[in-house]
Amino acid sequence: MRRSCSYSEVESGLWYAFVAKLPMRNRNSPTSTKFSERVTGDGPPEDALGPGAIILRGFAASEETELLSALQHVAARAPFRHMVTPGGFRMSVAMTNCGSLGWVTDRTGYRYAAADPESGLPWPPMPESFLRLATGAAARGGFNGYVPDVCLVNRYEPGAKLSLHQDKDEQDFTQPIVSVSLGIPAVFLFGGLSRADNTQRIRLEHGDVIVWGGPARLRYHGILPLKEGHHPLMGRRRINLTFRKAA
Ligand SMILES: O=C(O)CCC(=O)C(=O)O
Ligand SMILES: [Mn+2]
Repeated sequence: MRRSCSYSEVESGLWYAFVAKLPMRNRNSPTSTKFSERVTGDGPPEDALGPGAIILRGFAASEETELLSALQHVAARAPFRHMVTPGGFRMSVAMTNCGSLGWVTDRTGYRYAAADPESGLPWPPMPESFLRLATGAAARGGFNGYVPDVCLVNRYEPGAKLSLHQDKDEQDFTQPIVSVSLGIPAVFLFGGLSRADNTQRIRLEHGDVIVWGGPARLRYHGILPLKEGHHPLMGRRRINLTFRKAA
């Protein structure tokens, strides 16, 4: 059990203290629009990802203040940590979870756990704002009534990456994945159902949401090493909220 204040706790405290000092009008990015699509970056338009997958450009941007404040509470209870893969590699992405289950990895494998292995306590509950966002985005992707039980929170700093993988530790593949990007941009690799399939490269910016399910549910995906950048709210960070229905 870890009791001392970790680097990431100190870091996230500074970050949120900074956000809290911003006047409300400066907290939204200049390009944010309320739950509408915004075509940004070099990525394809909404319909270009293939059956079962959709990009909602800027969908989360107008909710950024609420999302970041909720995230602060989550990270205070379940601090970000770098987990270890079954092969013994420390992940470059720092992670935490909220919801009734959380995704974890260690030398014994990948799994969902009801308690945070660092503290032995249940993961923090899923904030209302998270749930609303995930359910709304899923509905826009054609998945009505989506109720995720996990939000895996990924924190990237420049250089961090996520190798090509499938999300396949869940019980029910009829339920989609909803993935929200906040902070500095990233390049999302979106492949096929086999690891060797070609990958599309999609630039994801602050507020962009991707939903994939149905025939796309098991498509390989990953994140290229993050380039240096600076976001007015988040500094040199990217946060990804990955919503899943695991049980
Ligand atoms: O950071 C991202 O955009 C993707 C995260 C992801 O694929 C995962 O956590 O499984
Ligand atoms: Mn994934």
